[in-house]
Amino acid sequence: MDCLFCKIIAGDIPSSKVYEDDIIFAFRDINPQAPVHVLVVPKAHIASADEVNPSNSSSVAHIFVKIPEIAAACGLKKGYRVITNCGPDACQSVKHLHFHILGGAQLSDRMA
Ligand code: DGP
Repeated sequence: MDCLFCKIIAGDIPSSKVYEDDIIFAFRDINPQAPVHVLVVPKAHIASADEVNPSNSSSVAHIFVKIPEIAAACGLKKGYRVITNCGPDACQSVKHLHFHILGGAQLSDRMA
């Protein structure tokens, strides 16, 4: 499968890794939109939030268990934002489910 994030998870494309376990991988976004901008992805390929179902949702739950730990490890003491873009209206550019963790500064109160 020709998937950029699958290649990053496999180590075929270098990344700045923040966290990894058997189920998920977290790395710094190449084009940061905030002082801290980390992407958290399931290792198993899921194309987007549209593709989450009962048989793969445990990896998404695991992501949300780990997000606070990843945020704390990145020094996000005063909060952070978690975003997933799904589909063209949301400008999803990589078709592998990923959650953006944004923080390290006061973020806009606008989300779109
Ligand atoms: P989205 O627009 O929600 O699909 O976000 C995709 C993000 O992926 C975007 O913020 C930039 C990031 N990105 C794209 N290519 C690479 C890459 O090769 N390495 C890393 N670290 N991030 C990438």
